[in-house]
Amino acid sequence: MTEITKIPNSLEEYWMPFTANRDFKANPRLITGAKGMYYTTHRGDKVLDASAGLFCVAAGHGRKEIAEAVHKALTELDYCPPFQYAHPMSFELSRRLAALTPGDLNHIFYGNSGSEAVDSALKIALAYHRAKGEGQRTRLVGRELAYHGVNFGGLTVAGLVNNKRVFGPGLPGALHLRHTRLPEHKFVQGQPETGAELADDLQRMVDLHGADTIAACIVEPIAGSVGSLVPPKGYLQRLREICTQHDIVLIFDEVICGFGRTGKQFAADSFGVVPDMITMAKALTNGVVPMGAVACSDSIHETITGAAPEQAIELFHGYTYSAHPLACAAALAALDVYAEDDLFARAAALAPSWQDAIHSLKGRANVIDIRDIGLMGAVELEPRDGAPGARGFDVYMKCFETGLLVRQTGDTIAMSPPLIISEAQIGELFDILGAAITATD
Ligand code: PXG
Ligand code: PLP
Repeated sequence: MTEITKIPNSLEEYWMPFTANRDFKANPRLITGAKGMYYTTHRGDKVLDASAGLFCVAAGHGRKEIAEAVHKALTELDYCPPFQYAHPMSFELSRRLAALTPGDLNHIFYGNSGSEAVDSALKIALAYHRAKGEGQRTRLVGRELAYHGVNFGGLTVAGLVNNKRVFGPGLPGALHLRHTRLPEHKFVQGQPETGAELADDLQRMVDLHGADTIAACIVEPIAGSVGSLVPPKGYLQRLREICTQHDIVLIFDEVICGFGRTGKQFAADSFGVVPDMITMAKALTNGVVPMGAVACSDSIHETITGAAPEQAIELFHGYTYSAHPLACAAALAALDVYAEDDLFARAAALAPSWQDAIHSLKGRANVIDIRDIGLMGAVELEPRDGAPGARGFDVYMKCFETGLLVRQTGDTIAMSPPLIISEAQIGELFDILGAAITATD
């Protein structure tokens, strides 16, 4: 067996994703262990996890219950082909997710990541319209500043220029709503009061292109990657109205904000708006085994399945690892942990302390905006002249050196800790971040 030591022999061959590879390899930050709220580095330092890994480790690291469930699945059924076969856990997990999701989102399709969940949802929306005789509805509507993963469908509807510009035009006919980051929203706590009318961009697209060309509209209820962009009050409701009026499939991409981050099961619950599909991933398994999923409404599911002849495949889509037994085991155990520890309610209870703590950074040098909702939040820094992202990177590095792992995108520091964080750890987090901001010019 290959022995993996804590210090690798070479850093060259691993091409790291979304990473400044040359810089990293000159100054590596290796993580060698994790438990609860903390990582351990190869130098033996403890680092507080302010971003739940990449927003996936909702119940904290090293949960024994999940490890045991995965181990049991591994020894009983390591793999089961998901095309024309299934194993019991895939049905049980789907039943549990159908109960957890709002409204009639009762049918669950699986992939292995958020990116695959998003591309699956977009394809299901196209298949839905085709099944009811409206195959000409092919336009997909996304939004500026959105992140919907990195596959071609998600990239097409996404709105972050660096992720898009070198990869060509993507799928034809895509449209983008304007983002909702208005100047008057700076330092607003929770949901902004103004900006709901930005949802009328969708109505303008209907007026310009015809509703009968538009298949779906996908939005993150809270834009996560760009740093907790919280929807204006009434905005998601307005999108819902327009979609219902014109039979446009409304997809909420809850890959980050699902599973308790807003204090409820899904952001859809927190904002009281039921979409036609929800994409999820990340905390679905507490980040332990890769898995993504789409929850679809009864009507979408029934329309597609009903349009196919008996004994015929209804949807020509799926992955080798759809509903993988290890992922199902991890997800079932994660859902048990969330319920037993009442973690979504815990997030809701901690949200006021989180809000006070993050907004206490207002007034620090170079802080130009602070946003929060539930246990999510972001601190935006003024970019240095001619060097966007440099100040954000310096703050991020200083945080890591002083024991805090945050997410940096450009000059924004994004955070959303495991939902097990304590009040004391919220204090520790913002003490370290505040000091790093103050120490960075
Ligand atoms: N949709 C949304 C809303 C996401 O946030 C994806 C889809 C894609 O998921 P996968 O599992 O394919 O990565 C995401 C993922 C960050 C960061 O730091 C955000 C994501 C992933 C990695 C880093 O903002 N979001
Ligand atoms: N490429 C080839 C050649 C394949 O045979 C397959 C699956 O059979 C894939 C890609 C897709 O892989 P996955 O189902 O893991 O997404």
